[in-house]
Amino acid sequence: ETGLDGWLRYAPLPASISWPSVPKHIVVLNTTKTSPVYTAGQELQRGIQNILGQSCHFSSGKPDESIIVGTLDAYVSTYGNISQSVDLKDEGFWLSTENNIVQIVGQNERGALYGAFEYLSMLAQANFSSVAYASNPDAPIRWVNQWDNLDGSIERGYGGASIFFSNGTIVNNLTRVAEYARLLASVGINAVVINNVNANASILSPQNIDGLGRIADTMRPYGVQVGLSLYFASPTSGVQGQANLTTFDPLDPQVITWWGNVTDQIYERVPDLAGYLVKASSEGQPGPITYNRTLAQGANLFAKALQPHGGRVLFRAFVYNQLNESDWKADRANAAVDFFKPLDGEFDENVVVQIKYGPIDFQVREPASPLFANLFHTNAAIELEVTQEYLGQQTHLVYLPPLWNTVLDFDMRIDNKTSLVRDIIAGRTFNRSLGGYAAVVNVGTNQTWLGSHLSMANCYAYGRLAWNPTEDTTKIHEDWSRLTFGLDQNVVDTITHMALESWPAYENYSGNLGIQTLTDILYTHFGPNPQSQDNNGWGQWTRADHTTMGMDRTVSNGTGYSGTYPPEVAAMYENIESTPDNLLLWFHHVNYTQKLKSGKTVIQHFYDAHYAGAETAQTFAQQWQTLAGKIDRQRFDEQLYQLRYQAGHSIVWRDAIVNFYHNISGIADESGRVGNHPHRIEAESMTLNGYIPYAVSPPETASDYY
Ligand code: BDP
Repeated sequence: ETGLDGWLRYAPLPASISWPSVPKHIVVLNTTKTSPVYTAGQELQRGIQNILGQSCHFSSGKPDESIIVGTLDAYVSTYGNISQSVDLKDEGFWLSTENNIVQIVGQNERGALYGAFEYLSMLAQANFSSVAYASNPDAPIRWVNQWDNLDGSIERGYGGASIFFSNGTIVNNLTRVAEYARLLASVGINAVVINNVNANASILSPQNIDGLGRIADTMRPYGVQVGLSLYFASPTSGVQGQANLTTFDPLDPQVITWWGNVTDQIYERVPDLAGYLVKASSEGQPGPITYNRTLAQGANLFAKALQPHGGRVLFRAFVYNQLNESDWKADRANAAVDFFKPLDGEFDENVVVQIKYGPIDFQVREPASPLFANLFHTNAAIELEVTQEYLGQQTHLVYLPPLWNTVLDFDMRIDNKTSLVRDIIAGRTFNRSLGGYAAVVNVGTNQTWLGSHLSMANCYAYGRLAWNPTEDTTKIHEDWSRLTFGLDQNVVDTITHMALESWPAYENYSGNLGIQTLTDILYTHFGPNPQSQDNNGWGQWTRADHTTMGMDRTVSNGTGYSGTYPPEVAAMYENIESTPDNLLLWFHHVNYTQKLKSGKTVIQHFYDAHYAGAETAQTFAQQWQTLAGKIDRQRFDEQLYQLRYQAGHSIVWRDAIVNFYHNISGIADESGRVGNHPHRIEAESMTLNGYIPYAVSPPETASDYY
């Protein structure tokens, strides 16, 4: 198997399993081919055929011994009320398998498709229990973002070229686009933003708008809407086929008209466009600040153009300054609250501020972004990253949901009351109409989608958590594993065990105690590079010197960041004693000899964690190898190759970081391991043909370095 089917393989159940009969008739209460209800019928037929080897026939009329799929309205007008009272919210579904009738009833068409996928997921896992329940999504925004460029490359994508674009335009063959929509719909994702947040104005040419229409037509049967990232200065970019202005000032009437016209053109071709995603006044991208306008004025420009069509603006909070490293009060982590808090209440109702989970940038551990606790009159969504930009770029196994949960489950204690991030983004805490989830996924044309079979668990789990953030992430992984690799309990347990060990291991050998990922900050974001963490213009600093490290983000002495949380949380982070060890260096600048709550010193923790993390990473390939013969050859071999790479690279990580801090601090490892390099073979001790010595940067990652 190549991995192309992801978790939707519909693999035949093993002959050793017996199961009760499943209805042989499928009643589809909408037969229009573009309808997700029609798609649901097709999936049910295909899935039952493949999983159970049973042919189902489409029929109409009698509900007995049938699988009925449709919207609640269609169900009621055909059969009268459902016998039980059903509480369906927007896009939810009712699933009942009682009395040899399967009812799959969606609040809308999309909901019906979600219900069909849920039923098929049960069958594929040999779960034939009798159920009757309603399931509703926790939040309306459940989007994925693709950072695809029009030339076909993908920013921070590790699974090949774009499935959407090539050579400046939309590809002709949209087969993979349909398959992507199917995977996304199966876990409740309702929209995809198809192009990079570092956007290109030429996406708005008439030819590309038509291409966008083809993509939307391809995804519509799966209930997946399309969204677009916009380049803020598009009106002045000379977009082929559009007027060219001399300004992109969001308050200029010509600019307002320009965006209104372009938006109308897009909706003419794509009447159900989800909306726009905007990165503005950020990392060199133009934005409203160019004209001394506020970010809210920038966001509302698009909101007003979209409003008549029912579209939404996801406006990114990833706007930062405070990059003067010699100023110990400067802190990029403060930027989002500085920019957005004063604008609370100024965003239109169809704007959602999209906030990265932490205040810096997708690090291995960050505190929850305080912006979630500073917007009371503004819709908010969390931005997660399925693509493992700072987390091993799919060559390292890192199951991310436990990391995401540190933020989703975090209690901001607003007004000294329980205020979980997941409740804030769902709109419950402040009674907001919109909100939810976005994740940068960046699948590509690689048959594995993301570049690694095991990484697909993150994509699957993202959808499941966006639907229900209280679901147990271990159980989600077990489901994914069964659907992806079969029902053998040993396989499920082994892969899930590896997954649960993976994020803690990666944190151990990359960056500890909240110091950030200690990777190459300058561009690649891959591999160890602790010296790049200071002396950089990105505001990601560790402030490491010969005796101390960590960012002082306290109000009393530091950058004041801890004070951007509500009082109870602020007080916790203000003091070293109450700051959890795993965020100590995020909030405090301390001596290497500072004692942790564990009793270890900071530096000894660094040494121990790096050896422990790399040790765990050595076991992944071994654990995987115990599954030989239980997983098809191609996926087994491809994953084994990557896990072996990870085993080696975790050692590179370990030794580079340990050496760096050993050299800078001059403090010995209590266990005397530094320089011993367990599990490591130096290039110098091998016989290699065709290789020449090369000065590796940073030197800590080089062979025989110490
Ligand atoms: C950073 C990425 C960069 C993105 C940026 C963003 O390195 O490629 O453009 O985030 O989110 O993490 O806009």
